[in-house]
Amino acid sequence: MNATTQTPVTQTRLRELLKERILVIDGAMGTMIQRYGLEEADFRGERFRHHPGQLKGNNDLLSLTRPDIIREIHLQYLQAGADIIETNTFSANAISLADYDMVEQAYELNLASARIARAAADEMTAQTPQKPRFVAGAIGPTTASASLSPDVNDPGFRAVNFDQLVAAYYEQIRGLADGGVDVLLIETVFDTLNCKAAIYAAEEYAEKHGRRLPIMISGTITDASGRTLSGQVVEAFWVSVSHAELLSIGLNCALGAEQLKPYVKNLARMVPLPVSAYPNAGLPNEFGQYDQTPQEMAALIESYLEEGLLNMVGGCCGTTPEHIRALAEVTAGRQPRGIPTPKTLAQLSGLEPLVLTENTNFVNVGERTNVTGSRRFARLIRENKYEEALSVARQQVEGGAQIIDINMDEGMLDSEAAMVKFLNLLAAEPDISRVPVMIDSSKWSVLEAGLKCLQGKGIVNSISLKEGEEVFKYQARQVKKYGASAVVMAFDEQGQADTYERRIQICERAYRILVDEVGFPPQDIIFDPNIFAVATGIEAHNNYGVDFIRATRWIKQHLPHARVSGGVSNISFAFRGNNAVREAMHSVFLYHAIQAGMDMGIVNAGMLQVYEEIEPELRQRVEDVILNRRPDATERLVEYANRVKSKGKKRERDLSWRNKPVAERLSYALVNGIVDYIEEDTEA
Ligand code: THG
Repeated sequence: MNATTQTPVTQTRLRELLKERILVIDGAMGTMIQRYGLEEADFRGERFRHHPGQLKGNNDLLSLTRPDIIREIHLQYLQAGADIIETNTFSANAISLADYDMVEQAYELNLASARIARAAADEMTAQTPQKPRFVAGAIGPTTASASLSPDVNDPGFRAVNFDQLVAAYYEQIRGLADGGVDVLLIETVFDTLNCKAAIYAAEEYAEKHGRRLPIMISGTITDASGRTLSGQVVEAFWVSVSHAELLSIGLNCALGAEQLKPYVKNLARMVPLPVSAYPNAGLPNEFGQYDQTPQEMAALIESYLEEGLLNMVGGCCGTTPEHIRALAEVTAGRQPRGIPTPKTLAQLSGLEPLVLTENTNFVNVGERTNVTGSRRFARLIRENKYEEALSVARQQVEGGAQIIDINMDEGMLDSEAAMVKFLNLLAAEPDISRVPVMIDSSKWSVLEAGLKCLQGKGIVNSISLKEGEEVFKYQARQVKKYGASAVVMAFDEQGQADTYERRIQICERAYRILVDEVGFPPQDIIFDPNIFAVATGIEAHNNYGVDFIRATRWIKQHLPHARVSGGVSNISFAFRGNNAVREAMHSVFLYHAIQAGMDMGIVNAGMLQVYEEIEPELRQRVEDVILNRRPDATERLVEYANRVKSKGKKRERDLSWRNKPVAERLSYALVNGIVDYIEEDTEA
């Protein structure tokens, strides 16, 4: 039978079955292989007799050297009642196989494993056509992490990058697809960036071959922190992979059914997809063995089912066909979890989720980590003082930024390298990387380099019709493949929109292209209808604020689910050096723009004033400018500005800890990760 013609039928069947009942996934391959007590020679077979190094433990190799054993294990799981079996390919990727000097065999191993599983599943289906069996191509996390440094002394170092992962996963997926798997199962995800690379590779495969395999994803929570190894909570993990068209999402490994349950519950609550769980047979004992019995495990799973948490269930480390049989029995006749209807929410993530609902307050995007927007940050990056540059990001988050904008566009910099380095260092700072990242650049190459470093769902700032529709569509497709939202500037082939009409005309055109032609999710579109400086002395600029606000209102009324953002500090460029006036302008502008529907803005999070608390005369003069209420508005604000110039106040961070004794200062700096005074204090 030809895999190409067969696949779509089984896929449809699989989706139908998921509505009818809880599907059973098989158990551990490793536990079963161990039972055979194989020796080095068994792993090698004739073909790899002279292969360098040790091969014992390379379980995936057995698909070539002992296919009889792999087939037997599959059949045992199928006979125990598994609906879905996993191919013996957990480590069959170029990165993991490098340990065995077997990179060359990656495709072949996947092909062989998929064929063995396919044949076993088809054999069982032929016997019991009323219970069709499916094959999931197992795609493990690899032995390297794209978000974590293996070197504690070099947190920005990475043993593998996104492109290498994509290449390795692509080869694996090609082998699995050619071998006839029904779905891809990206499993035991401990680093979401690795997982995003696998999703990207699957998408590339689908584009190139015109054949899309459904994707199941299963993450791993490593301990009671409830986080993945790379630091994400379950909800952030889901948001980060939600751009993929998934068949299911769930959790496996690391924990037993008892410990895993609260996290499965979190997923089940928010995910509009089938949910799976295949835990270990409890926690390992002191010898690293699993001794939870099939009955014990089944009883725990039964409590999941009573709460309606699952659509698929199976076993991971330590589970055997007896466990799977017990799970099949306990799920029989049970109702599968009802799938929540999908909501069109704008969702972002760092280590934690940021979900924007209709009721979410205005979102602050920290502007200071921008080499063109902050002299200090620019100097730190130029002088290679990344530690201190990170503290700028930390200050933003401490000051209330819910997203941080990062911009490395400066002529003297290798912007791509600076972006990558900064993002990789940022990933090692959980108090900063808990928030989503907005990658800000006018160069696509920098945006793309940044996207390859984000395990969360970030924002690309920005894309536009500036270079025409083809470039725009290409970039939007890429953004979608990397799993990000996009700021779309009101900019087209003719230039930046500077009137109300041009603003809304460009945004509407961009929206239609994105939604109708690219299939870009409308909730992932963030329009920026251009905030320009007002009160510049040039009359043509006087209505810029009003036009932005009107355009915002129009966009929110006419372009469903799209959001509006802008660079707020731009509005006050004419008053550089006068922070009192600038602050008031930002607050007044936001006061009106937010009422018109502005959802988020790039701001100096520590430099925003409460509208009601602005000195009344200043507020009135600023309002005259922002709303273009009188012809002499600029003059009057300039006059006021000159009067208050010297009194300009700037809100600082709380520095009271600097008055404490040196030992306490050092410990405060250590605990809070503030590097600015380290030298001074250590010397003292
Ligand atoms: N839209 C989008 N992205 C943007 C902008 C926008 N990114 C960049 C910019 N505009 C928003 N960010 C800033 C950052 C800083 C300032 C203004 C906008 C700023 N900086 C001080 C100045 O220039 O006077 C510098 C202060 C210092 O050196 O410390 O005002 O519109 N999508």
